[in-house]
Amino acid sequence: MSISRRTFLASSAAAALVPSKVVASTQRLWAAPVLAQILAGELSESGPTPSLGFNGNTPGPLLKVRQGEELSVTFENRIGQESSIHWHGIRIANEMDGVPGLTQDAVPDGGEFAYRFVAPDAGTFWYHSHSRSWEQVARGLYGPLIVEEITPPDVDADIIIFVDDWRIDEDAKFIDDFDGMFHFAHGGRMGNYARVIPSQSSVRRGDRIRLRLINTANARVFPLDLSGIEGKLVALDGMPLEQVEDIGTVTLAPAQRADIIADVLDDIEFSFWTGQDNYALGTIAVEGANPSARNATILPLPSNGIAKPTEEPDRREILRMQGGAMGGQHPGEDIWSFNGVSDLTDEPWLKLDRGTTVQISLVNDTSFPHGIHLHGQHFYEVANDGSLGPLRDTSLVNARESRDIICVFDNPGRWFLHCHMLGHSATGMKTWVEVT
Ligand SMILES: [Cu+2]
Repeated sequence: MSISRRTFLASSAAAALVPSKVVASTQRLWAAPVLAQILAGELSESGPTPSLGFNGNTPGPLLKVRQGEELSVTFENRIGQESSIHWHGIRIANEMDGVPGLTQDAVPDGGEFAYRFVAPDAGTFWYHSHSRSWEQVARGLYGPLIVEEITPPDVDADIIIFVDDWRIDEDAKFIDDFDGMFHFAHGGRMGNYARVIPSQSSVRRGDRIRLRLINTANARVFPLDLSGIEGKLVALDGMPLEQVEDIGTVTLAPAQRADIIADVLDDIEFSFWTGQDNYALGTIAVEGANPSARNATILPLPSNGIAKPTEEPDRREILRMQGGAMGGQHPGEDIWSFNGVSDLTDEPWLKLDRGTTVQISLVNDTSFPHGIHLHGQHFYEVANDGSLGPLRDTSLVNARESRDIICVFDNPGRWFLHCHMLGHSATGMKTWVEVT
């Protein structure tokens, strides 16, 4: 099966939803095998896909707290191999970050780990496995983590939309090539079937809605097009934009998020350009009309107050992505490397005093795009004219291109820094920084 006109047509039909029942802030989150109806429409006749999930479902339950509140989750691992949970994008206490070997020991099968942390920033985040993530996330171990503003924007519906792809055979089983060298050395393990998983299947014409888009794919960059709405892009990677922007095509690398506030004009259709074809990812249908539609201007969300860097950074560094197929010569011992070094070393790439501002040139010397994710703090992307772009926790750098980011490293701890094309991280494209 490949991404084709057939799946293009089939994927428009109704499909499974993100569970919308809120799990209280003190909860158990248990990971175990589940059967998930991933294929939709006429393809759903192939049946459910044996997957991994949290609390009996993939995606896992909605975890929701108010900004500044504490989340307390006891993770129980029943998947048959070791695991852990990373709380993606949260400026978290280091020991709760979920990275085996760096911030905690992996949780063995049958074991537990108590995660307990304050969520300092309002926005759209997500949680996912951080052990054999290129397989465990692909098999379904992820879910939504929403941190509500103290005063949330006035909307009729707040809708989470996962965008994902899966590599599935004709019998709806996962193709078991998670460790395939071809995938590792190229763009990553791309699915042959893609769709959105929304938290609700219908809206009313005239509703003002908030859409929280989350790319949970292992490797695929989605250039998303949305029709049927009129509104603004208001946040990226959980962080509000200083000025709202026109929506256009929303390009999301793996792990990236985008928040949109918009008014519903018609059925909301999601699609992306594959390079050859426009692939339909699904629809949120219009049912009925909202008799009291809003017409107030869409305003920026309140800032999370992330530290702004000083005019001149304390340090300038280069992080060079190297390796992979098609011309990626490098001295690293694995497929990929940063600055010629593959995988984690005993010593961090950078040792920083807390509060140090570092401008990092992300230089992509490879033939593939990479989405570089820093744990524990957000950074600004730097525009070509030197001005500060959006705050992000994951930055997409296309093949043979580069981008500067600037970060005030003010969260103490041992922080993972890696490609979020998860097979690339598995085969060398990872390092860490230490903030003391
Ligand atoms: Cu990569």
